[in-house]
Amino acid sequence: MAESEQHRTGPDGRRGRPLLRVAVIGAGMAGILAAIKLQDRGIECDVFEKGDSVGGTWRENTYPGLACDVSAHWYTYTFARNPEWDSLMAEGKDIRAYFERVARDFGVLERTRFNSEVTQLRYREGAWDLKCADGHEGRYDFVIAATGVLHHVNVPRFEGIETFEGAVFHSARWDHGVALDGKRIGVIGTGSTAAQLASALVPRAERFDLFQRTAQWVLPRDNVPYSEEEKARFREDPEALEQLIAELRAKTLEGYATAVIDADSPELAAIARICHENLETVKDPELRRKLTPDYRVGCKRLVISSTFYDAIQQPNAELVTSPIQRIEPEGVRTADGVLHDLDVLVLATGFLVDRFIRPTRVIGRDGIDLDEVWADGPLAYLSMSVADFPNFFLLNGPNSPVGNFSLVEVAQHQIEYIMQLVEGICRGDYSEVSATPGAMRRFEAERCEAARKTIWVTGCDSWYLDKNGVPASWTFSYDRFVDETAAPRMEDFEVR
Ligand code: N01
Repeated sequence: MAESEQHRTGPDGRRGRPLLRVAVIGAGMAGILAAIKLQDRGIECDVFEKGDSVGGTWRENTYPGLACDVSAHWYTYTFARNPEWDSLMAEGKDIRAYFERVARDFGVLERTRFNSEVTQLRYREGAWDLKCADGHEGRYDFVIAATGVLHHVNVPRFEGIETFEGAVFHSARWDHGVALDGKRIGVIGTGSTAAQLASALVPRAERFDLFQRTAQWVLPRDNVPYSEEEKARFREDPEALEQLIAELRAKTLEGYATAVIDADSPELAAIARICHENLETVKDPELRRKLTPDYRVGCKRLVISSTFYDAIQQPNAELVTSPIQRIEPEGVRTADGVLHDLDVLVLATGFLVDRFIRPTRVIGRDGIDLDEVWADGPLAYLSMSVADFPNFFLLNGPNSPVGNFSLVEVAQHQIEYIMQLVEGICRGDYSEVSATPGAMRRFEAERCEAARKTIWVTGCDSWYLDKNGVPASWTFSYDRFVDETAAPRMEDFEVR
């Protein structure tokens, strides 16, 4: 029998619809996860990846000093623990190798079409027509968008940037052909990326200039190495590893996750104290003044680093706070008239975080364009489902939890939730499922109401805020996220 004619039979003996075919867009952390979970349930899937390898953000970011400031053991799939992490927080290259290994071991590579950028998805007569830039076309019952958040680079238009005679690139487009040792290196930005870059490059550069528009709060955290004995114990005793992960998780969730959603919480006050004390370790009062933010701890995503302040205090490092006026052939001219001569200029200027699956054109039921639905900002019920876009779900989508915790765990909760809706289709309970417009509106209204108590709205600008100044993030407790994603409330879904 041809695959397309095969039928599933539900547990109650009812005959379901033909075997599902699912398209997963993106082969980063979330796409690999989706493919594995679909395979586990015997569901066919094709993974579309516009790059030439898996790994998503860990493939694209290769800058010196790249690491994950979330504990490595927590930043792993529950079904593929990794006793071999060398330290509390892993380096980017090791994380990339981990995702590559999982994708290989779980057969995801065979299902992935590389160099295949999906340009259009159109819902027509109960299924999604998919088109790729390379001309490939397919038809799928279900689509999972796993396209990431920090993906589209933000390249500000600095006047004269095209005249710069040195090398210039965004931190997520690192040019490894450019020499760094003994060079005059400038970095624009002071986010998590710039802090990691400073720590890695100050020791290598002749001179290092950090162009700061806004100071950042820095939470120190030592990257404790794991000994060979500890690794052997984790290998031999998975329970011990799970115990460690539970502790790492609880520490972050009980502290940070509670802190950010309640600006008046004692948890936030405790974190703020540590950041203030950390700042006091900067010896030169003038430098300390320049490094002092004018907003509250936690308003922007915390920079987690035990090395940044040390790096920026080195004699060859300079914190430049005069605004950038323009870029000239020799370097960066600041408003105080100083020309900062440079060989290499790195734009650690962050990402356009409201894109999600776009620029892929997604046309839902009755010709509705996702771009129009999201004209005022991206929305999705529980961050996963959009009304009138049946059988289309997002992982780490709009307003999903983001911050200093494990997006791997977030995606795992979401995929288990989505799989329950997929199983409804497999059982033949329905053939189309998407959030109702009412559920989407209610969720968004509650989310915006909860946002008013968060630290993110206490007077700073950050990538957490949308163009209307509302945090584009999960503004409830993390416990609520876990509860809400445990099982779908079917009354919030329109099924046909
Ligand atoms: O980007 P950012 P990032 N002129 O948006 C400045 C994750 N991450 O790549 O604050 C001058 O935080 C901008 O200034 P301001 C993590 O989630 C994780 O560092 O807007 N400056 C800011 O200083 C993180 O939050 C890890 O005034 C300009 C900087 O550029 C997210 O990625 C490691 C400018 C951008 O900071 C993004 O971090 C690294 C302009 N025109 C990153 N435009 C982990 O370890 C922008 N800036 C997990």
